[in-house]
Amino acid sequence: MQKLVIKKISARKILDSRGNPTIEVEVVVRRGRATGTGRAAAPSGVSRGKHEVVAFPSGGPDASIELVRKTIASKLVGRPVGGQEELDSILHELDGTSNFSKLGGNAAVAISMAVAKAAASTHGMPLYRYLGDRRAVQLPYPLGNVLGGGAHAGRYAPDIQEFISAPVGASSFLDAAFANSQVHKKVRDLLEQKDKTFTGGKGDEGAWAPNLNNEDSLEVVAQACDDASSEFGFEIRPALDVAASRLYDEKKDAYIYERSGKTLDRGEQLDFIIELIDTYKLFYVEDPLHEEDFDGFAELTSKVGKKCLICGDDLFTTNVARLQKGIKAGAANAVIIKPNQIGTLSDTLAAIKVAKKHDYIPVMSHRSGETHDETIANLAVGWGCPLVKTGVVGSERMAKLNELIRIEQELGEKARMGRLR
Ligand code: 2PG
Ligand code: MG
Repeated sequence: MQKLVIKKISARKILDSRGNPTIEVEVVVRRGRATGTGRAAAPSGVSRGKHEVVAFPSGGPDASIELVRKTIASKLVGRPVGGQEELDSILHELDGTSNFSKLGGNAAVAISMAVAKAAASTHGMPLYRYLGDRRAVQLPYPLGNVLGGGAHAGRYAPDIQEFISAPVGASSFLDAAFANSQVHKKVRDLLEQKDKTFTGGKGDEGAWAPNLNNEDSLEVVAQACDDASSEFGFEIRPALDVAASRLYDEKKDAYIYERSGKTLDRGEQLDFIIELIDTYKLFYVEDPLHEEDFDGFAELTSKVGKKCLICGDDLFTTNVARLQKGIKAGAANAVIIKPNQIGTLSDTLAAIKVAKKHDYIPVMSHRSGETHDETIANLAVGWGCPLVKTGVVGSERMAKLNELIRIEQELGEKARMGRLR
């Protein structure tokens, strides 16, 4: 087959959903007579793992964009790119650091994704099929953040970052997506009854941000899941992203719940999480402990891993070496996959492959600061991730949800939901 040659790369600064600057990249490629174009934008996290690659170099997005325009683009244009891995290893080479601190992981991931999209378009294929072939027929169950606090919301919101709806009994993505939006609506109704000061305020991902503690918030979300479950006729379970690294105080070696006014040591934190899992029949808990506590994760997974998915986000940062360390320790049974945590599509796929080989469920995920880029929807289907975290409302969240709805329709009778266990 003829080689893919990069004809043009351009970069620009655009707004993300928090109004912060991020990078968008456009790529034109040629393969024989066929040309293709691809556009991709990088998201930004605020609840970031210590071991993620650097999002932007020290000069911020402007420095990153300048570097792409002046140096990276001219080094890539005209090059034949054998495949995604070759392109991604060139990006590593041009950056020359171990954590993309020169180019910025956001620029790297935007280039990597835009080249994949451009390559797919030279074949006249949607990205999910180009990446996954004919086997890419599985739709993920959407994990919907319906109520939130922590780093994504204001002062009186709960300490736990995300209270999630998991429509795990749905038989189609469309039903699952609408189930989450129904839970989101019901949560609002319940909050109006429970919190007299509720203004309808939302956090960064469109989840309601009430003046409530963790337990009351979970009570509301569990109730909303139950009610929506009876309406839809399939199971909808509550779930959490504790984002415990944000609660953890290294000096005190304890978890500080500022709103609730309590401090928990490691043992108490474990007991608290287990109690929540048992009381509310949680389907999934992400980052229940801080990002270095592989042993604590392992203890939790050995105790409750049969009834609840224990997922590492800050713990693994989509990094194969950290994932392998976790697998050895028995730290979890699911892993968050965020392409911009690691910087390229090839590195992202490598993490998914390791996860699947060891029966860890890969959970494709957005960031709290997002754009209208819909690439992760295609990655979830193309690479067969049974779960996707994309939020519930807000146009930057719908960009992914509606893309998945389109993909499901396009697959028609071949479409099926991913396998969770
Ligand atoms: C998380 C994410 C996305 P952020 O912790 O899982 O929900 O947050 O993008 O801020 O890291
Ligand atoms: Mg998380």
